[in-house]
Amino acid sequence: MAIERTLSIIKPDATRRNLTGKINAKFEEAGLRIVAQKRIHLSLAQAQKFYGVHKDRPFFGELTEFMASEPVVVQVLEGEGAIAKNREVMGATNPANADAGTIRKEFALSVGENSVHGSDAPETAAEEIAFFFSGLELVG
Ligand code: YYY
Ligand code: MG
Repeated sequence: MAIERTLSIIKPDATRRNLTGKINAKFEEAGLRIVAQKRIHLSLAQAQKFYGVHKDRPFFGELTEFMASEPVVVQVLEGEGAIAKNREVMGATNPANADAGTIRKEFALSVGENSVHGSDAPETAAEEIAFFFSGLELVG
């Protein structure tokens, strides 16, 4: 399996509860390296652009308002099969369905306030990394 990079976001419910370090420890324990990271406060327009793929879904308004409500930590994770590995470490979208030991099982509050975002495929990972980071900010 190749070395990949994936885009991760620590969402407002987690930054608000001071969980950035605990979540980063989960990534590092799984062998994912944090090769770029910054704390930002998304505007509503930026959140709507980022989650554009979901614009026709009933939860779009709630999701984008939540993502713009408080700061987030955006980061690039690198490692063997990083895209799928990060999805494993995150756990299922709905924390009620997430496996024990996953970030969402341990920390998520609800399906909406589920603590982390992770890219789902190589194409979306490349697009999402480029949405937040310039090449100069990516330090292997
Ligand atoms: O990739 P992932 O975050 O696991 O789920 P998506 O299906 O891409 O949905 C993105 C985001 O939308 C999810 O993390 C929470 C929110 N959401 C929701 O509030 N209610 C749903 N029924 C489905 C998704
Ligand atoms: Mg998704």
